[in-house]
Amino acid sequence: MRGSAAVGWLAAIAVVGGLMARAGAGSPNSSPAEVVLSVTGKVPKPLSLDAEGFARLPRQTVRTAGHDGKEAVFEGVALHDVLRVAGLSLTADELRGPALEYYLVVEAADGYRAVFALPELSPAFTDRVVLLADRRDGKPLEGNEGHLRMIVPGEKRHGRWVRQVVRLKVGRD
Ligand SMILES: Nc1nc2c(c(=O)[nH]1)N[C@H]1C(S)=C(S)[C@@H](COP(=O)(O)O)O[C@H]1N2
Ligand SMILES: [Mo]
Repeated sequence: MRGSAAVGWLAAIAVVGGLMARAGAGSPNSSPAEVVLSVTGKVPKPLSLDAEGFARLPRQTVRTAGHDGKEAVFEGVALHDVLRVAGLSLTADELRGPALEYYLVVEAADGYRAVFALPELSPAFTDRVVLLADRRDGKPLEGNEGHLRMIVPGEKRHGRWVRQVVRLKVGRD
């Protein structure tokens, strides 16, 4: 009885420790870390990430021209890598048949939204890397771009370069 109670406490401490580590709560004085991105909707593992959690995802760079016409190097996380952490795999094996009915809504803090079909984000379908960027030319994004913005290379217009991204929602009709 005593033994199992002790094990229970250890498990509880481990869980709380894990949660605090994930929230980035280092000292008793620090407030809970701010969620910068949530992934919701029809994904196996909905998730919320703070800036630290986002920074731990695999990173890539994309060189392309922004709306101002200037080439820049954008750094961040490929959309398919974010979705994989939420349990949604866009590999050739997974993204076939009924999986092709799903879409992604990228939502911004100002209410702006844009839709992507999953094959647009899948390395199995396209070499174009759609990025959720947090840096341009080595510096954090600034001004009205928010913490995260969409980088969608190769489009003639920049309407889907959503600024201030706060939520990715996977849906299906
Ligand atoms: N959150 C948010 N993102 C947005 C918009 C918006 O109104 N809100 N406008 C879009 C449009 S229509 C364009 S052309 C580009 C402009 O990008 P820029 O801010 O780098 O010039 O942002 C896109 N992203
Ligand atoms: Mo636009």
